[in-house]
Amino acid sequence: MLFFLVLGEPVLKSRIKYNTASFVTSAPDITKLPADTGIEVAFAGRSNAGKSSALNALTDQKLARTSKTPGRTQLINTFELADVDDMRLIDLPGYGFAKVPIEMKKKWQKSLGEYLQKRQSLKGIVVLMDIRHPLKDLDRDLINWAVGSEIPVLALLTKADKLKQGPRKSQVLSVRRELSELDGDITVHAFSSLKGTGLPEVAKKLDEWYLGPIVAIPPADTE
Ligand SMILES: Nc1nc2c(ncn2[C@@H]2O[C@H](COP(=O)(O)OP(=O)(O)OP(=O)(O)O)[C@@H](O)[C@H]2O)c(=O)[nH]1
Ligand SMILES: [Mg+2]
Repeated sequence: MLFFLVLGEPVLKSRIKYNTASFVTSAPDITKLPADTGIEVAFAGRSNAGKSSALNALTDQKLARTSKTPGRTQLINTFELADVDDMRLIDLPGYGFAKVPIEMKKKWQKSLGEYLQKRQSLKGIVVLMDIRHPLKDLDRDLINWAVGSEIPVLALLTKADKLKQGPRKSQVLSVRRELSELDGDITVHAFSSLKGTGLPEVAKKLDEWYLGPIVAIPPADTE
């Protein structure tokens, strides 16, 4: 693992250059997505949870459209990483937004469900939840589904800048405690696109999903 010591704090350097990501396509359903090969990591969560903002923070670009109005991302947006082969980031439409015409809602939820169930290249899900209102029913459904499908989850408690340090820590601990009961591959972190909180941890987890864990190499035998 690449560690750099800055003022005594270990700073993690990611193995993949996420700022090389570029837009590939916006798909209304999974048939319009790029070929289902390689590795995909999808950003999912309730409408307005901060999915697109998190993708933009990770890639250090204005790639995904963000909005104050929930329901901005209505298509499956695909971005590819340039410095690794056949690896993509996916911005999924948000769920749980009430004020959407029922026909539209049905269409999105169908494409979201199909994506989650059928996409072979999906290797990890980032589930984004507002730190002030985590683990709503649909979040739990998604996380339970991922655990049942043996897909690892990175749960990000977004907009962490909205809480002071004390309540922020206790929210992280309580979500961690609750999700640990599911017995899945689940990691929980506080996150803020605004302040960059949790970004190194996200990059580290995605590196692991795309490239595999770092295997410690034993020192060479000098004899
Ligand atoms: N304070 C604060 N606001 C944030 C943060 N991340 C996102 N927001 C705001 O939350 C709103 C929604 O952000 P988006 O990134 O568009 O959310 P989304 O999950 O992609 O929403 P949909 O595409 O509608 O599902 C915007 O007004 C953002 O500016 C954050 O870290 N801190
Ligand atoms: Mg969005």
